[in-house]
Amino acid sequence: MTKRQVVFLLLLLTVLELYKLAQASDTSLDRSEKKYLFSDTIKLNWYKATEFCRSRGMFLMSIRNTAEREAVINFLESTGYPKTHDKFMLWMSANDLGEEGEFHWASTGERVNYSNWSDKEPNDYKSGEDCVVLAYWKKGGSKHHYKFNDTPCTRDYQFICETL
Ligand SMILES: [Ca+2]
Ligand SMILES: [Ca+2]
Repeated sequence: MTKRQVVFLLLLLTVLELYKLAQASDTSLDRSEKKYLFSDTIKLNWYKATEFCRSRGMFLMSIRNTAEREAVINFLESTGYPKTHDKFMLWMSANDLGEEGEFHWASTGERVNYSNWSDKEPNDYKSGEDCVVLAYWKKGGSKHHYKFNDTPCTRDYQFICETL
């Protein structure tokens, strides 16, 4: 190989590497879909769960429509957790801390206008329920599968963080 051929080959390799790099960053740019975070072992009260998510650059999940509900269910099922647990509650960002009975998503500031409440919820039981969980109870049937319920914010539950 002459010197000129070697230089050409090196140039070609560099161009190929740059091309690969460009391809790689393109794919990562395409991955703009929502990310979720769930731990099957961590239980925190609503305030601490909110902090936990924010400290990771994420938010406590919000479920503002059927599509977002489906996405969360799909994610959770991909973890295998619902298969081995018949009953669980997961904090969401919804709360009526600002004004009783007026539920808003803390992550976006939007009013909760997607009706996915369990029967007779929200009931503000004993005037002490201001934070909302996504509740699953297998034996309760579909009326209790991934439905909303207001509960005391100080209780320790699991939660899901998400990117907006
Ligand atoms: Ca309340
Ligand atoms: Ca309730």
